[in-house]
Amino acid sequence: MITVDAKPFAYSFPEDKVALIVIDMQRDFIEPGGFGETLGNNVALLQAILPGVAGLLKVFRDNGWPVIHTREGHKPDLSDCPPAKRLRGNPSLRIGDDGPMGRILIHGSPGHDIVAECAAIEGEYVVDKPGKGAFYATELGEILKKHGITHLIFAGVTTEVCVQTTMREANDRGYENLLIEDATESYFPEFKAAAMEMIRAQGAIVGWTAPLASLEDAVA
Ligand code: C5J
Repeated sequence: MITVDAKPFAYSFPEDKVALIVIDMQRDFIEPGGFGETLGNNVALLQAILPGVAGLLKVFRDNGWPVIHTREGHKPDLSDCPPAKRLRGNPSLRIGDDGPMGRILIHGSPGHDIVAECAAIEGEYVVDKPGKGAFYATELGEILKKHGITHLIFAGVTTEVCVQTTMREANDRGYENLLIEDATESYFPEFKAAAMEMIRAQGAIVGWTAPLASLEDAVA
């Protein structure tokens, strides 16, 4: 077992049963002109975690541990996008509309791609998801079962939406979850702080959090 100095207490994982899940590090959330910005958010806030996510990917790649990237998005005909999702709010561009990085959150559009700094390499999984949680309507559960995974380490955006939703889905399925604090971000810093408190409250009711340095120290 590898033991990481984490909150609310130490997090231990067996190195043959751990996987990394990197949530939605897509141009549509992180670069100007995408879904995040059309909703009125300052996407520059999310760019601060690019070194953290890259460092976390390096830990997993150096150790040969499984890596799964997710992408939020929809089919070109929007048949997997509930009207409630497309019509919610008052964005300047809606899901499926043409933007500077192609159609917003649509499979195959440049904006749907993962940013270059975090792009998947050969042998890594990329799971496309229509919802906020990565288990809903995807093959994620089967991938984890195939690899005998029991412990999940999380990164990505945004902390309180797709990351927290996926951690809660994973928690209900019996996985032991660790969120890397400097490899996740929100458009709302106070929501990130609150989400991390919620995750580790009541004796890690959803999971643990730790900085990347603690994981790096533990595996060194
Ligand atoms: C959002 C996500 N925030 N990846 N998606 O709509 O968190």
